[in-house]
Amino acid sequence: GSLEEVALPFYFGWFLLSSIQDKIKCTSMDFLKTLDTLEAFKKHLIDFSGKAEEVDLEQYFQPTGILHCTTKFCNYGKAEGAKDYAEKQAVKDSYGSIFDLSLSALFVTPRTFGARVSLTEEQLQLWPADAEKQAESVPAAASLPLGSRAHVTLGCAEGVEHVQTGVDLLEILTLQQEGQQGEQVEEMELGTLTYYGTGKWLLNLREPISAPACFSSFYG
Ligand code: 2AM
Repeated sequence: GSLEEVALPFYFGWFLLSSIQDKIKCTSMDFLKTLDTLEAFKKHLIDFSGKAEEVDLEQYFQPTGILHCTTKFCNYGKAEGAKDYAEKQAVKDSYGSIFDLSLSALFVTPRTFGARVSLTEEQLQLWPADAEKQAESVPAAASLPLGSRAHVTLGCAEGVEHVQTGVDLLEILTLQQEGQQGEQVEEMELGTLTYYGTGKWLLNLREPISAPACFSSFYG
């Protein structure tokens, strides 16, 4: 009935605790600042602005609200599978619990800026089985391991919707799976920076960032 539908949230996810939010915002801004100055990045600037002109990446990406890793986008019940997800035993059991998320990489594209989240077996219990398949613009993503799409959106270019961040991550992981090594351009303090073409940059973190996060939902 309509009452049940109203009771479903906009989305479920892990919400990073405030102490770690500040740390991640600092680390990610430092990364953008450094990326901006690299010759390798400047060489591919055209991917970002359509011109070979400088971009200020810190301005280019609009900040997001509270940092989180979406598990299930429910759209108040209108999204496919929303009700089934909300009724899963694992979801009910874990609601309100704190988890330790592992942020294993940062990625930048002309559309989005995000952090890859590497989920544990336990965390995968809360991951929808069809999350990767639902990215229709990346059909090959259906054969990626469960949880490949897990990420925290750190920023989006003007006019780009947040949902794009996970799609961009899936595009990069699909290229990797197809055997594209990418171009290892730089050893940075944070880790190895690789370029995958058409404006896709991935920084594999030498030391994953451990981020405590509360599994909950957002109503808006
Ligand atoms: P995000 O997880 O990449 O940040 C509300 O819009 C939240 O739900 C955002 O965090 C957003 O993207 C995510 N979201 C929006 N539409 C979605 C969709 N169709 N599939 C998965 N996540 C979605």
